[in-house]
Amino acid sequence: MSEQYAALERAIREGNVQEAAAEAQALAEAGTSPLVIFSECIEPVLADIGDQFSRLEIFLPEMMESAEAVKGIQAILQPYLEADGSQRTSRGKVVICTISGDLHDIGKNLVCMMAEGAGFEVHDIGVDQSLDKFLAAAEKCKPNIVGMSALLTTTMTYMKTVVDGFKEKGLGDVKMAIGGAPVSQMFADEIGADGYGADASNAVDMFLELVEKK
Ligand code: B1M
Repeated sequence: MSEQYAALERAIREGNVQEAAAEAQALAEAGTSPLVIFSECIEPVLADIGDQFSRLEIFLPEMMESAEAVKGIQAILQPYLEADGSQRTSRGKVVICTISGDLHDIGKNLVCMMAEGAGFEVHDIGVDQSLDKFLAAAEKCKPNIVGMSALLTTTMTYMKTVVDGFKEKGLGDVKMAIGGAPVSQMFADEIGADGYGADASNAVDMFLELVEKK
């Protein structure tokens, strides 16, 4: 990882919320795009933290502290992301959340920030959401797209429950989009989802394709 990210990486690993926010802000003010900060520093550091957790080199409290530092960074970087390429005309509506049983929301929040920046009206209904919550949100917001995020192999299977549930309710015209580390295009095809996004900018391209498809 490039030397310019050393202080940010250290702050994330130490779970130092204030220092992480200050370092991220300094990078953004120096002109580094928030997306580049995420892809070149934050995502690889989190992946490594996950690996350390798997190897029992660190434990849940440390992983939680690092996640808190990253959530602080997201709040700091959001305005820079909007300034990057904000579109004010609505491209369509997206209801999005992390799937039932799953509390991971850093990636989902990044997708929300990017989609808003690209002109989508985003209704983020949070984490750990079940089919009935999706259906209630869809009833209220009338979205073009329902977006689901999963980070656990044990929760990704619930995405099929949501896809099937929408079809059973006669809401098959709402496009179903999925993403998250354990899912893939193959899994999307298997469960009958309309789109898969590998990362946040890929997710926005996929949303644009889905609204154009109608
Ligand atoms: Co957890 N965790 N975690 N965790 N965690 C993982 C996912 C894990 C891979 C770590 C590991 O063991 N190596 C592992 C899952 C293993 C598996 O399922 N095979 C794991 C585990 C086991 C757990 C617990 C079960 C641990 C425990 O309690 N014993 C527990 C589960 C809690 C629950 O959800 N019920 C748990 C808890 C936590 C924390 C709370 C500590 C924290 C989450 C905090 C939060 O999100 N608010 C956490 C973290 C931080 C991680 C890692 C380290 C980082 C995840 C992350 O934020 N990545 C993770 C390790 C890893 O991913 N390698 C790990 C950065 C983020 C930007 O990437 O979310 O992939 P990602 O999002 C990307 C793309 O996937 C895509 O775009 C994003 C931007 O590029 N994307 C979409 C995401 N959603 C999309 C939706 C779309 C399109 C694209 O369309 C709708």
